[in-house]
Amino acid sequence: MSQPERTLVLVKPDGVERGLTGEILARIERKGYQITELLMLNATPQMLAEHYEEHQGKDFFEPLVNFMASGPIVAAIFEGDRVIEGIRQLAGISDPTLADAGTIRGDFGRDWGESVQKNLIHASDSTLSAEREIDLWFG
Ligand code: 3AN
Repeated sequence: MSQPERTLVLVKPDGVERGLTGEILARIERKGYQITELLMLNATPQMLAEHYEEHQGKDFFEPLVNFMASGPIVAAIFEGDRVIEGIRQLAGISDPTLADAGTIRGDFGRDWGESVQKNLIHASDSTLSAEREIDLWFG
């Protein structure tokens, strides 16, 4: 039997500050995925630069790193069949104003007149990024 699929979820500083950590993790658990590791931490700009390496050089890179370093983050590893796609579906699209109602970003996120989208949750987008990101946050 192959290993269960795993993904990295981050409850971003806006989610933690607004008291939505439990709600966000609960939605993912109620879908049926399992938490296998969980921690709260303050990320360093260096970790964040690595985490968001594909965005280096973009307009929103610096605001994004500053936002992600602005308060504690809750990091979790979830596992289950097709968990990567499943949690991306629960999260909704990146733009929280336009994310569908019923998704985490659609139900709890909006624009706040800032250059960075504060959209509550990060979830890995492929098996390759999941393994890279799990290594970075839990390695
Ligand atoms: P997702 O988390 O939906 O996969 P990515 O990886 O494209 O989104 O972007 C990472 C993060 O960067 C987003 N969650 C959001 O906080 C921020 N971001 C992405 N695109 C923009 C943008 N055009 N303007 C401002 N912030 C952005």
